[in-house]
Amino acid sequence: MAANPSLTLHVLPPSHPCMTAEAALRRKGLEYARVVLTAGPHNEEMERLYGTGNTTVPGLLVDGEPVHGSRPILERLERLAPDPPLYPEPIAHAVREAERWGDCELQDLGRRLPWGALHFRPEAMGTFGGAGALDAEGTDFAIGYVRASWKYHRISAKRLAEDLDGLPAKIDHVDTLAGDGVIGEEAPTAADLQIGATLRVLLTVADLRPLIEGRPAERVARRWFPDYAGEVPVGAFPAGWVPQRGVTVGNA
Ligand SMILES: N[C@@H](CCC(=O)N[C@@H](CS)C(=O)NCC(=O)O)C(=O)O
Repeated sequence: MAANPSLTLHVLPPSHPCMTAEAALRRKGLEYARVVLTAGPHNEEMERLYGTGNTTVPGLLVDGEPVHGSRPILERLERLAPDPPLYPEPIAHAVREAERWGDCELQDLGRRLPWGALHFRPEAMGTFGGAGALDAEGTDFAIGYVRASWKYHRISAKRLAEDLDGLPAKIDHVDTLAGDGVIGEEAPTAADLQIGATLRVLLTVADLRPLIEGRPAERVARRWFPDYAGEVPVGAFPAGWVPQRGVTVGNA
């Protein structure tokens, strides 16, 4: 086998697609340098390294060649180190489709639902850095920060309520993928790593846990991503906004 190329991963620590990329690197047993960027200036730095418009993390430099975004990174790693496979035959096609779904349909909920919940419990923002709840002064800072995040991620109360309404169907889809053996097996697929990372972030929001716990969604999340700091206490979302488990009609 050819010598390992030099690998440099650019991340922001709490980012779930970055967790996906790192889990894939670990799974492949590849050594890599991890560069933690500073939120804010990271946009400019990412564009400089990965090209115009590529402002988000993660990015991976493979012998200096830029690979931007969690899915292209996993594809590239698969070519670089085919074993163990993240897109195993004969289910490679289904894995790619599930991975695409995880990126395009689920991933944003890992941003909008925690930031959405933090609006109602801003003191809990400190827990995402591994500390306890913020004091009053810290909470003042968090209120401004959460407001900016709502703006950045285009969160509104209406959108939040719609996201919550749509969540049970998404968790059902995760069950289906597990039932089909596309995720949740002994060896992780690219879809496990893409979908599991988002679900792991959602588990930090106590209001959402009843929808996820005891199901393949929770198993996949905790198996591949055992550690992730953050806890938004139960009762953050307004009463009636979180659909109840087993009730398929939403609250709209
Ligand atoms: N779908 C892309 C999304 C990447 C993405 O949006 N990353 C977020 C972190 S979770 C980010 O860089 N946010 C900061 C920003 O938008 O500037 C992927 O999976 O790589």
